[in-house]
Amino acid sequence: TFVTFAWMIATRAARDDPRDSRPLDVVAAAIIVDGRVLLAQRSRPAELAGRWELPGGRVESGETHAAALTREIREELGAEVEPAESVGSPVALPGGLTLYAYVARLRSGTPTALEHLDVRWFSADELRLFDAAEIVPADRDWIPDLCAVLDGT
Ligand code: 523
Repeated sequence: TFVTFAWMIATRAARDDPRDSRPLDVVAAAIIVDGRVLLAQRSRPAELAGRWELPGGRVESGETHAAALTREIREELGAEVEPAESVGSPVALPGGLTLYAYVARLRSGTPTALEHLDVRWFSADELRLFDAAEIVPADRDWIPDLCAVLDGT
């Protein structure tokens, strides 16, 4: 109990804004169509701008991961997705956040860079050849997992 309590204090203290009471979960979508996965090029913050990620964002209070993923993809890419199985292992982010990835099936719309600099579809071979330095650090560990999912589609 003490350990749990101390952990809660520590992770809360690690938040950028102590008044921010949102959950510490971030969700990201692996949208896969015709054997290729969509990566989106971040526009912010400066240290991540220009790097490629699985699109997504912070889970809001009271929201499930699936609901957050659906909302973020609607807001950021103007497309409707249905979240499915998880991809890879969760990744610890700075500030006490944890990042989770899920396969997301495209239901309607064409993913468009509404908030990103660009979006691009990658085959497993293209992903394997892609310069890891161009990928958001937290998302790099997922490349083998994504390739495995793509190889199985
Ligand atoms: N990541 C990350 N990879 C990844 C996503 C979707 C997010 O490393 N695929 C990180 C980047 C930020 C944090 O997770 O440090 C929150 O993601 P962000 O900024 O996309 O989520 P927002 O827009 O919901 O966050 P706020 O600006 O705080 O509302």
